[in-house]
Amino acid sequence: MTLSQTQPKSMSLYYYDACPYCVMTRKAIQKLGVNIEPRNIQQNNQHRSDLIQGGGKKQVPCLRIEHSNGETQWLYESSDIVNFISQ
Ligand SMILES: N[C@@H](CCC(=O)N[C@@H](CS)C(=O)NCC(=O)O)C(=O)O
Repeated sequence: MTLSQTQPKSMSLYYYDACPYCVMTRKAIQKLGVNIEPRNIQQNNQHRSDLIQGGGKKQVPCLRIEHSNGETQWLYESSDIVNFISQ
């Protein structure tokens, strides 16, 4: 299954303000008008540990994609995130 084959139930973006890749990604999200919950890992330790545990590393930005079939995916790399939400 590829990322685009199922409709996401919900999406959240793990980020922090000082990261330029996050700024670029959040601008693209805003421009596209996609409903994505922002999760600042510097302001919320739970978000930080969820990112490390779920995604496998503390790199931002990371898009958590929850599919309607219950599957959860963690998508790193700003260019891949922007490509995904542009589809
Ligand atoms: N190629 C990545 C680069 C992302 C990146 O370098 N993010 C930095 C923050 S600007 C990061 O998460 N560094 C690891 C850390 O802060 O622990 C992308 O485009 O998303």
